[in-house]
Amino acid sequence: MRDAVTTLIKTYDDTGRYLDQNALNSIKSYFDSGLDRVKAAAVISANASEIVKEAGSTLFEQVPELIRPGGNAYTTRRYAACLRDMDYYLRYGSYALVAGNPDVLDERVLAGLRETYNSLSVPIGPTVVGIQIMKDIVKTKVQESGVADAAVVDSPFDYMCRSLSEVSI
Ligand SMILES: CCC1=C(C)/C(=C/C2=NC(=C\c3[nH]c(/C=C4\NC(=O)[C@H](C)[C@H]4CC)c(C)c3CCC(=O)O)/C(CCC(=O)O)=C2C)NC1=O
Repeated sequence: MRDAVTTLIKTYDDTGRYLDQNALNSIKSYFDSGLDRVKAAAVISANASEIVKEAGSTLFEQVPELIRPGGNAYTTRRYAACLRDMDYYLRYGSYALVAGNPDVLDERVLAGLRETYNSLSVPIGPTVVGIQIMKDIVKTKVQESGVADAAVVDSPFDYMCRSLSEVSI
């Protein structure tokens, strides 16, 4: 599991190079955005269950088939599994936000996930919609908390959406 700095250092060490201007710029932007990312993670921690609940309700309003007979989130067990998955995306998203790097998502969340979902017929499109809804809720709350640039929140959620959406070959 790596963060922005260890990832960068590894890249330069692999080729025995000193950090150049590009590296220093990227480290600087990591530190410059640090306080906002930490504040955003604190907002997520303090509101996690509310965020998941709200995102779930919005998703099921937008895609009501999911919770009707025959839908993948139909039955209490599967409804709960769906919200639990949303909670995973939120929690790991907050880790990646603090790390400034998606490595933790690759390692702990996304590895093998599409295969698992496909084997259980969990629909990926609505899952991506759910992650996007969650991102928007988080951004609103982060903005309300006084963080100037709530866009710092985007990248972990966008990363999960992109990775889940990729067509497997
Ligand atoms: C921390 C990393 C991690 C992730 C990401 C994870 C996901 C994950 N979600 C699962 C199931 C599931 N996931 C969903 C999710 C949904 N169904 C829908 O219709 C919605 C679109 C969506 C919610 C947004 C459902 C309903 C199941 C249960 C499927 C079944 O058992 O039939 C399963 C199968 C095993 C189980 O039920 O626990 C895994 C492994 N597990 C992990 O350890």
